Amino acid sequence: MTVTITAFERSPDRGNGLARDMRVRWALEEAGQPYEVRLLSFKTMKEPAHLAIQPFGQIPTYEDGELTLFESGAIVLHVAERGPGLLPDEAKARARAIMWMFAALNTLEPPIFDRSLVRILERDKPWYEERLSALDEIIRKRLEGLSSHLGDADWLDGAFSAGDLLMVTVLRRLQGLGLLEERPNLAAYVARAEARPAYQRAFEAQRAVFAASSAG
Ligand code: GTB
Repeated sequence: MTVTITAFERSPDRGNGLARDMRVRWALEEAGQPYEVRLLSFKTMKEPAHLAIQPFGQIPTYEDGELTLFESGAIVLHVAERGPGLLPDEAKARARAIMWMFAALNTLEPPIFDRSLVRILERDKPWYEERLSALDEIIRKRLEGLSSHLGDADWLDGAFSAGDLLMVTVLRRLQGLGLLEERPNLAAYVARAEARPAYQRAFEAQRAVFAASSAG
């Protein structure tokens, strides 16, 4: 059965791999699972056909035969459970890898994503600078904890896992802002992950979509 995911027809990040289809593409590449992509405009995302599979009218989604999923974390977990390379076999190590998936999505991603939204939506508000500083402080604390845990290791818990995959997709949103660069071991961790062939294939695939949408 062919796996089909959804992604932006024209991503607002201009092919930078920051939209959440990137983590799903990357997981599928790591697992060696071929996939197809259905591209959606902002308009078609809110139409009944897509709302029937994603009640919030968002990307990404995942379809495989009779199974349809939304929520990028749930999709990555499903891919990781079905394919090789993203979750350890040993039960305790597997539980810890899943713990890091939740840490990425529940502890790191909220303030990092909020920061991006504030920069876009609240730039002209009187509270802008104060709100940005407050978020930066929270993010710095989270990065401090992550950096201490990682230390000199390559990955968060032994071998590369879906926990690293999600964590790196979240940390990438900070690249170039100074916050990640303040923690050299985290910047190196992201670079190490980005050097993985599966990451490169996923990145190029989503970049090609944006390039095609801009051509002509
Ligand atoms: N919790 C859901 C999940 O993890 O799957 C969140 C899904 C989500 O936020 N999807 C976004 C979406 O469909 C795209 S990824 N938005 C359209 C809408 O809500 O109408 C978020 C995103 C968008 C753009 C950038 N960017 O330009 O840098 C980065 C991330």
